Amino acid sequence: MLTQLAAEAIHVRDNPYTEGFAADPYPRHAVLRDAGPVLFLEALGVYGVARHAETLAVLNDHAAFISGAGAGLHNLGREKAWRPPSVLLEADPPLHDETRGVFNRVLSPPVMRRLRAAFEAEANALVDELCERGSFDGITDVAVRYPLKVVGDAVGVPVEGRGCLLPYGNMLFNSFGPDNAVFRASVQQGQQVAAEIFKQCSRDMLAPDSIGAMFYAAADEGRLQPQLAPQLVRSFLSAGFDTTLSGLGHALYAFATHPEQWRLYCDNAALRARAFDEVIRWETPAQFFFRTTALEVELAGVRIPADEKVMMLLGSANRDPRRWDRPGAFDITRSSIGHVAFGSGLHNCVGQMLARMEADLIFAAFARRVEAFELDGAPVRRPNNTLRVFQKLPLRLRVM
Ligand code: OVV
Repeated sequence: MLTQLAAEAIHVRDNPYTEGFAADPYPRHAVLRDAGPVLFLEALGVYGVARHAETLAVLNDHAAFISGAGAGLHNLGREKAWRPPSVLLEADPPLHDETRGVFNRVLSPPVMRRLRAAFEAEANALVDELCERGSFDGITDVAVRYPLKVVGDAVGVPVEGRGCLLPYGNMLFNSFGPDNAVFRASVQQGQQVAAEIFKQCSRDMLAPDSIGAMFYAAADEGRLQPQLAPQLVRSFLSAGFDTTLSGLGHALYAFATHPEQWRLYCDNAALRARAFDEVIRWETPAQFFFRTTALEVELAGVRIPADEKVMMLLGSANRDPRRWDRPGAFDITRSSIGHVAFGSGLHNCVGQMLARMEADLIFAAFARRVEAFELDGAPVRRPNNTLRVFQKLPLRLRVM
């Protein structure tokens, strides 16, 4: 029931999907946060939240702010999706509870512990190789190569099938935004790989003891409708690479540009567990996700009609000065708990323990041997409608 006094959203003209916005989003975020708690983005025809409190409120009310009409800009209730919608990300209860329950088991702590030794050996071998080389590209040689190897092995995808994962991810994350030039360029590369990715999800493609095979086992045991097994493998392959790639790239960038933070990381084992969370608070991989109002709602005293898209500016919420002291400072000694880079509530990132484990193992390996990271040229960003991500990050190591 709405009060008579409900206010209207503040109309703004900013379009977050422009080159100018992406080039330096942080001053723009401040303007949007200061404009009001609930915005209407005229350029996109959607509502929006840029402050931490309202972003959290939207994330934590999955009944009012649903996912079944898509997690991107497009309303899948009205528009046809370019791919069969995800039965995890783009689903509500009860379907979501069935798929999430299976995912929770597939990524549970005992399974993580089983994977850890292989992930650690790979991290140590990679870092040893990079220390020999002295200079390398942080994206190609770490942020892409490491997840592709360890997560590819864990899911059980054949090595030959992995080439399609990055172009697919790039297209997928672009597709959560508008049909602009950035999206269309990625579709040209991505269309062939969309078919390719579905092939990787079939039972006979996946290694027998893999976690990919666990989805099929869940179906065999009657915990999952059988036709959902390949779709959940697709979810894993959709969410498991580009996101971590972005996070690992920003971690390398953060430490290269804040050498005192790298010293703190090396000298204080107690700070390590939370460092990656500070990285993704500071530079949030998925900048935007959306919900759709299931009914007319009131948020921060503002009325939002039913069936409206609500854009969450996660990177802005993670730097909201209403929530964080010195939000623009990368500081691994702060408590980054409460950041929304992994979302919150029912749909919070189910792979977050996997992402943290990858980052922790890579940086623990670097901490054994590396005194400092130095930029060895200008970093180059990759344009993407959703991800904040580097294309190139030339680095040089000062090895102990
Ligand atoms: C990008 C993303 C995140 C989470 C889940 C999925 C995709 C999916 O396809 O299920």
